[in-house]
Amino acid sequence: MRKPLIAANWKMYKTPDESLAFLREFLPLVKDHTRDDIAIFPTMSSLAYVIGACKDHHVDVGAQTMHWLNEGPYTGQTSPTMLASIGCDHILLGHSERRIYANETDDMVNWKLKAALAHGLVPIVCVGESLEKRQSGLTEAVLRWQISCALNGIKASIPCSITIAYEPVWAIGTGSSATPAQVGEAHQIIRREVAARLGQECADDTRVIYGGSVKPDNIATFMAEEEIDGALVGGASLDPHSFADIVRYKE
Ligand code: G2H
Repeated sequence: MRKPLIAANWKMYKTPDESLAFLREFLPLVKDHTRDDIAIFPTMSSLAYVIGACKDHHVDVGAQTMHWLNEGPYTGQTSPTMLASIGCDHILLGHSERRIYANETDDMVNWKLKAALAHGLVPIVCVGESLEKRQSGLTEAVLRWQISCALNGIKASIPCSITIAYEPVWAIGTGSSATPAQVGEAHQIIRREVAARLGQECADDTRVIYGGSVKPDNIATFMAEEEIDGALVGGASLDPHSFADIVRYKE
């Protein structure tokens, strides 16, 4: 049985003060909510503050990116060891905004995934096709390629700590989400590819979540799909009440 994960990706929003102000409102709203896992991915400058504020609450905290090496002359980078040392427990990998604006390649996602697992960070690997690829009928090929590259050389383990986030590029921050049926179909493709790489038992244990214009008024329709194990929320996670409404969509 896969426990759903509802995660907030704050991208390049919120100073430390703004992050803490969010948490002062948000944490009381979800204090009794244990049905789903909750995680927040703040900016690097807010990370240690958010980890401190969430310490005694059932809210996990992750970074939006990292390097794959432990240390070295790489200006501007943060290593997995450094993240783990401040109590960071999750890591977002391969978000399309990193692939597009920071030239993150499939190989880099694979190296980072191996580093995350080696350092006990829970990875969320983002995959998803562009509008052009979808319109060319290449959605399945793109998803299978991205998953197979990310999992190259990874050994299966149970429980499987890897979460995959399906984020079709055309639905990110556009306000127009994919339909639950489109997402369900993509998640089946992803799970089949995970099974081909890591075996069926590991695939059945792998959470596949959806990201792309998730909001309080559409979360329930996504979560009604058997194949959807949670959501990665961008814009609608920036307001504490909006994100709490998404977390508590069933109440
Ligand atoms: C997709 C998502 C969060 P948004 O990037 O990762 O953002 O909900 O704003 O589309």
